[in-house]
Amino acid sequence: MSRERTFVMVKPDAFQRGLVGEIVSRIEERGLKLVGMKLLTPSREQGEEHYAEHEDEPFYDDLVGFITSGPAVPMVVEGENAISLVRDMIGATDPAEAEPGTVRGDLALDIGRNCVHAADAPDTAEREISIYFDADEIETYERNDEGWVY
Ligand code: RTP
Ligand code: MG
Repeated sequence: MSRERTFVMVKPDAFQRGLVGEIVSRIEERGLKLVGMKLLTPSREQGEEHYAEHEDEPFYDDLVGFITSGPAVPMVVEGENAISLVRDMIGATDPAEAEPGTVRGDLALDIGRNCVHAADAPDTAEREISIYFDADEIETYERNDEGWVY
């Protein structure tokens, strides 16, 4: 077990559908610690950088167009094994293959509009956080999360 910081974003489709609270609730209720959060429409530059790993894919232009299409909610989330934990909570990329109980398995139908993004490794988490947050926009605060209350 290791304490990690991950990057999560409610995508524009979920924002439009009024699912911000639902998705943030799942993260809070799991016991993860929210340390950064914003409401913004990603710029073209942010969208391109966010999905730079996919720039050679045929869906890249649509992906960047979608992620920059309207308000989204980027977040920084901390907790034990937070990176893989949140990936498990959001489910498979294609909602048709996502397990019930996951965000995508419960709330999404379309691979291009799958409600939520989460970083998939420590290096991508740090990189993605820096696209959307300055260091002083991430909170440090005490919580009894070394114990059992969460
Ligand atoms: P994300 O980065 O958004 O958290 O999604 P992911 O890791 O589960 O999937 P990834 O492979 O990183 O793909 C990024 C997003 O691109 C769209 N996509 N479309 N049409 C396609 O075959 C296809 N494949 C991927 C999805 O919206 C996916 O979330
Ligand atoms: Mg990805």
